[in-house]
Amino acid sequence: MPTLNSPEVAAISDQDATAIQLPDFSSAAYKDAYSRINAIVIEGEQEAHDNYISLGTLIPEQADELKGLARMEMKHMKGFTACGNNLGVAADMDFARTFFAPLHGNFQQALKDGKVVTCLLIQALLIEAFAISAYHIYIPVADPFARKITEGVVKDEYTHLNYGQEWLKANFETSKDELMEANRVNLPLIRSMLEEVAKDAAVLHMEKEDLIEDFLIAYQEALNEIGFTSRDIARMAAAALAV
Ligand code: PL3
Ligand code: FE2
Ligand code: FE2
Repeated sequence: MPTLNSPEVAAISDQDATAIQLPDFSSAAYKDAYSRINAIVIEGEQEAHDNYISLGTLIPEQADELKGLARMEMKHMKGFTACGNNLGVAADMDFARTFFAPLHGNFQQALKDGKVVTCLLIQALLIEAFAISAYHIYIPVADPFARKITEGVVKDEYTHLNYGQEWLKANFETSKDELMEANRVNLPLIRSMLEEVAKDAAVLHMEKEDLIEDFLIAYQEALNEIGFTSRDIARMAAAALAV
């Protein structure tokens, strides 16, 4: 058993100390990583705006509510643009568009096919849970300007996740199979996006394991609320791991 003076205990507290240490926001390494992360977030917010407007064409009776969600995404995009400007970083938008391309393509195809369930799973569940986890993990290690903005944003993202959750819950029986299939196809994409962003996120003192954990909590809770059993959810996770 480790005692207070044993090396195991020392190692654990050293690790905790580094985890909460703030990065050097003015270093070249930080700015380089931020140019991609900031672009991903700006592009993600822009695409989220467009996706909610598109969803309004599939759910015309809720187009006004969806327009309201889209307006929030526009505000988020402007907020994160200001965060990059504040640090003197130019966002690498080409990188970000490539980063989102596979998920973007799947949303556009589903939209063309009128598959509202798939569109909701991609935008309101997967992307919002991804954003919630990223913003949660970012807040404690952000510069003071970005922290304030991100704290305001993360509350809205729960509203967005909740919108998708409630619609899917109300239509659970007719949506179940399409949700399973959309999860099987798109959850692996989120997983590769997390892998792809991990190195840059680490420079911002955000750990991949924390991002994954927070994402899974938000996503599983949503699936549970919608009506999936624990066994369904385990199957859905396994389907993504098998790819
Ligand atoms: C929907 O409202 C927004 C979609 C944005 C997706 C964000 C994904 C972010 C992944 C990288 C983590 C960095 C967080 C830092 C914030 C400046
Ligand atoms: Fe947003
Ligand atoms: Fe959102």
